[in-house]
Amino acid sequence: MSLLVGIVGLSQSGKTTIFEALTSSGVSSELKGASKKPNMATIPIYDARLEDLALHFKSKKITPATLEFVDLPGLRKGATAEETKSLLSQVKEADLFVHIARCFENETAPHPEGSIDPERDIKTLDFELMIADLSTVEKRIERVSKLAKSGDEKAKAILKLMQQLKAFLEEEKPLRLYKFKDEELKLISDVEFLSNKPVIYVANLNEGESEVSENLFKIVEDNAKKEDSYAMKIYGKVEAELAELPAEERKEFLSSYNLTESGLERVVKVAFDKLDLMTFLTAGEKETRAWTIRKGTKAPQAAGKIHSDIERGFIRVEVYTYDDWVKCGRDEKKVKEKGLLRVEGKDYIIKEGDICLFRFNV
Ligand SMILES: Nc1nc2c(ncn2[C@@H]2O[C@H](COP(=O)(O)OP(=O)(O)O)[C@@H](O)[C@H]2O)c(=O)[nH]1
Ligand SMILES: [Mg+2]
Repeated sequence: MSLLVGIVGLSQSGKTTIFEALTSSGVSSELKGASKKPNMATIPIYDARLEDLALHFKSKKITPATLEFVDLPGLRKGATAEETKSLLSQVKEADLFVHIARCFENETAPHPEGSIDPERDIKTLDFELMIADLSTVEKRIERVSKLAKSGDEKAKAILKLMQQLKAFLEEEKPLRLYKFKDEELKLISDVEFLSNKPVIYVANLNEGESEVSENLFKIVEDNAKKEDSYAMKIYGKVEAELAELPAEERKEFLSSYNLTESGLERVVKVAFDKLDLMTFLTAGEKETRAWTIRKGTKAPQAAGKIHSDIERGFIRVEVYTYDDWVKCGRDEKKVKEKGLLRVEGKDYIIKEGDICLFRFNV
């Protein structure tokens, strides 16, 4: 599962700057450019455990988990609803939105509205998402009405739900705040909404701590808190400079701005948290690899990420944690001797940092 992150925000909020910075920093030359389409990039998620494991298991290959970013091109004011909808459709596959709110002054690239106002901007973009969804809902209502009238039970249920969603959107509430029941989720599984996607907010700030910046960030943060989400600071220009630096100079550069992690590292953490994701590992001579799964995934389904045959023919998983392996001097034999290698069955829930060997039969 590669996670797809849509970078959204109004025009001139710094999306492309941040997209470029996030997708080129920390990318090894091998992977750089490999899958880079104009506004889309797949990047590896850095994980120090992989190199460590690969070294001891003499792996021929390291495969990190990946994250895909898609950058939304300009949403300009005065665009027609159709224009806006077709622009937004480019991010409809995203698992998560990173919503960039402009908090920086820049005389050479002035804000299209003439003033810095993240609260207004966030509302404007959110409104566009809701308008697009409203039109999706209305089309769906039109499509199922006739069938519903003829007594079709499923069509009746869809119609009822769509009418509820319509009312919700008309109150200017994004669908991510609607508490979908399981059976409702089934009914909309083929409908693509935008305002239902989880959102994390980024205040794109000018570098340097200042009261103005702090106050602007506070506005973005309050907005995020209202919907129980995250807000983070990114210094767009700093990230862009960071991306230009060779890896060994990045740490020092970051600390000169009082930062310990790059924007990318922080985005990855927050996105994983927001989406309830975690990583398990596999290690061997052929390959050492990180796999992304949702928290709470059971062993067979986790194995299914590797290959559907392993899920189908699942027998057991032999598992120990990365931390235990480190504590045992990176020696698998010691891990076994100490009884830290466990044999688990189909109900085992995979934990963060588990090193798994699946046994299966097909
Ligand atoms: N001062 C300053 N300018 C920025 C920052 N981020 C982006 N910009 C500038 O703002 C303008 C718009 O940025 P861009 O990334 O194209 O925005 P987009 O329309 O959202 O993709 C460009 O001239 C950028 O150089 C920032 O953090 N600080
Ligand atoms: Mg752009």
